[in-house]
Amino acid sequence: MTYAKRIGPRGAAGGGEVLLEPYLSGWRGLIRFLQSLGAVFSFISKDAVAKVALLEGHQQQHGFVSLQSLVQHELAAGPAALRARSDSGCRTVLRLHRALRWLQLFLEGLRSGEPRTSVLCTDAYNASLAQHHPWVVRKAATVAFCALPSRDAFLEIMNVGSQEEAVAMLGEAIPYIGDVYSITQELFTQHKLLDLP
Ligand code: 1PW
Repeated sequence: MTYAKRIGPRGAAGGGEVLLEPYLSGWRGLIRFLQSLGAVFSFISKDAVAKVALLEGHQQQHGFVSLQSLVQHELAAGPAALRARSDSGCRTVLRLHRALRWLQLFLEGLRSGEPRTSVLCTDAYNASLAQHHPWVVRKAATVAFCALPSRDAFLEIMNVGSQEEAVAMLGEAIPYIGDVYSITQELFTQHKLLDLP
């Protein structure tokens, strides 16, 4: 849950850059957290692990500093070449970007006080990622959500102190996640990349 804190000062929304290093280390933290929730979530974390690893590879190979520089670099080969690649950084970021919306909605629900985390998580999923997933993935995801710990236990394993402190931390973190989401959404809209196969 160190995601938002490491993303840098707020206020960058609208034209700001999303730095790749904090973006990826945020994802690594989130993955560790998912893995700590147990084996039911391993199929969810596995895909995220593969996507983060692919992006690390691109980052190291080309020295990208930000999501913007990655997009610029890949677009330089032309939109058709980009669409034809199944290992592009852009399509991979797009998958994580959609998942980030899910996370944002879920954490907002958690903060709001609804005690049924599985309901929260399913609602957040249906409002975001689900529309991009085939039936079999939707089914498996919905089954996994039933294994989520209760709200109290969830706030506890976030490991940031008392429940009140955990909720306060969510209040601070959610706007950062929102910033990253909207900057990425704008970037991908601008370059017509929101439907990369
Ligand atoms: C407690 C809430 C935590 C939210 C963490 C978000 C993790 C996101 C991973 C969701 C993965 C679900 C199963 C994988 C599906 C892939 O097929 C799918 N990947 C994503 C991220 O949506 C599409 O990737 P693909 O097959 O086009 O490479």
